This record gives sequence, structure tokens and C-alpha cells, in this order.
Amino acid sequence: MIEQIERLREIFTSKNSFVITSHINPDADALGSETALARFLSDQGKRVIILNQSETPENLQFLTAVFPITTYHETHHAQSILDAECFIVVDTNAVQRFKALEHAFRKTKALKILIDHHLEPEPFADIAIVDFNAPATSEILFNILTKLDEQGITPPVAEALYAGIMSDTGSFKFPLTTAETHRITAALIERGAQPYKIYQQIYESGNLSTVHLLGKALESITLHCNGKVAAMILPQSTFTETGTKESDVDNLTQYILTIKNVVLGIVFVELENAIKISYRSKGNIPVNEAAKLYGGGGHKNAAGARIKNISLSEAVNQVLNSVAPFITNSKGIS
Ligand SMILES: [Mn+2]
Repeated sequence: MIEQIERLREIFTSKNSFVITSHINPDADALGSETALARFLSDQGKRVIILNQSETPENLQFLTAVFPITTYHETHHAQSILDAECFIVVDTNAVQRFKALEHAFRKTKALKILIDHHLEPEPFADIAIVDFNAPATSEILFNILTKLDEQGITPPVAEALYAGIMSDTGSFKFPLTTAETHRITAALIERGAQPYKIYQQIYESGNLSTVHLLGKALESITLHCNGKVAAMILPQSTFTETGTKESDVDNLTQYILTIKNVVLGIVFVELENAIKISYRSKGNIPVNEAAKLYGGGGHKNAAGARIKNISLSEAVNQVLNSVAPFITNSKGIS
């Protein structure tokens, strides 16, 4: 890691133009990492643009004050990717998760850097700094930026990194949360991050329709595999009835594991042209392996996949059958 950070120091000194991106439907860790890094580099006088496939969700808009986030349009932005000296990917391990940016990404001669904590990264980067044990990419980035230039962690950079760590640790409760995580967040608070302000912006800025969506989502939960698997099923009609959209589901997945004895939770969302599946698990159940069966992936305890050309009910049947072996093979929760 130290060697890689020294290479980054060289690159951040010698190169001048940077494009930063992350995965579709970005969460606070993706956007926090992007904006923190972009702000850090631009404070050093570098030309930086963040290009994302998806719009920034409402509750994460505050991060655009750390650094502007641009939604990618091929006609306007492909050239920026081709011209960039350096292309940095944060918090995502697969090229297909950049969606529309993939084409320009494959063509550009820019030096490619990956900073991530997802399992099994694709070998697309010239330099990959990947730590599976980090609970958030923002935590890895904190370690990198501190070593490069501690003074570069200004209050806005600290705010963005704090948001990423808070969100990816489930507010400091998921299994990968360590004493080190708390030391890092303490350092971020000392550098100007305001925990309650960030919490409020992310978790207390919903509207009535998202609360109604929560109601319907909770009602839809059913149990399977002797009560060890919980499924939350959200057809398109739920979104139309409540006036919400697919990205509003992100904060609801946490409820799927709150039932006693449930060790694996699955959220099914009917999109226009696919079924989106989010897996969550407790203990040793590797849901990234379960997601892989459908071309997806992620972390051991949180993963996702999409299935095309299938009805919602058929997807539910197939996926529930496909997770049964993971429950039988598991040694229970640790
Ligand atoms: Mn992450």
C-alpha cells in the first residue's frame, strides 16, 4: 500500500487533468469518495471533473457543495474522458457498472486508477488500491489522503469522507466497523465534519411519499426457508401508487435483516426492463456468491444483481430457490 501511495503521489504531482467516476445509482460512499478526492485534487490546482451515469439522489445533493457532480452525456463528455490524463474509479469493481461511460473508458489512453473495497475487482486499472476489509472506500481514501497531504483534509473533504463511512457502515454498526474506523471518524470530526448535520441530511430529509413507500415495503415482506430468508417485493405499481422511484428503496434494505432468525434478506425491485435484486446477510453467508449466479457481485454481506427478460414473480421464485443452498451450507450466524 505504501508503495502504491508513493506512485499516487507522483501521479497527483505530474498529471493535471483527472476524471473521477463510480457505479450507477451511487450511494454516499461512492459520492463521498468522489467529491472528497475531487476537492482534494482541485485544491492542489488540478483540473477535475466527476462524471456519473446516474443523477445524484436528493438526500446526497449536499455533497455537490464539496465538489460539483456532472451527469454524463456521451455527446458532451466522452471527449473529456478521451483527453484526461488520469481516470480514477472509486467504490466499484466492474467496468459494466459505469454503464454509459464504459465505451469512452475502454478507448481512453488515460492512466487508470481504482480505489475500492468490493470483492473480486476486474483487472482494468493500471494501479489498484483495494482493501476488502475496509468498511468503506471513504476509509481507504482517508488513509491515502492523510499520507499524501494531511492539510488537504479540509472541512468539506472531511464531511464527504464522514458521509461515506457513516453510510457504508450502517451508521457504525456493520461487521467491518472497527476501532480504526472510529479513530478515523474522530479525526474527520476534528477536521470539521459535523456528525448530526450529515446524519440529518442523509437520513432525515425524506418526504411523505418515501415514508409511504417504507410502509408498503415492510408490508410486502415474507419469510422463506424456515424463517431464515426474508424477501421484500416491490412491483412497479408500488412506485406509481406512492409517487416514488426506484432509488428511494436504497434506505429500505436495512429493514430486511431486522427479523429474528433471518440470516439472509433479499429485496426485489421491478424496474422498467429488469428485476433488481439486493442481497443482505448476517455472519458467514456470502451473498456476493449468490449474486454471482445472476451476473452480479458485491461484498460478503451485501451484494446485488439484475435479471432481464423475466417477470417479477418468476424472478422471486428462481432467486429464492437459488439461495436455499447458502442457508443449508451456512454455519449459522457468528
Ligand atoms: Mn462502498
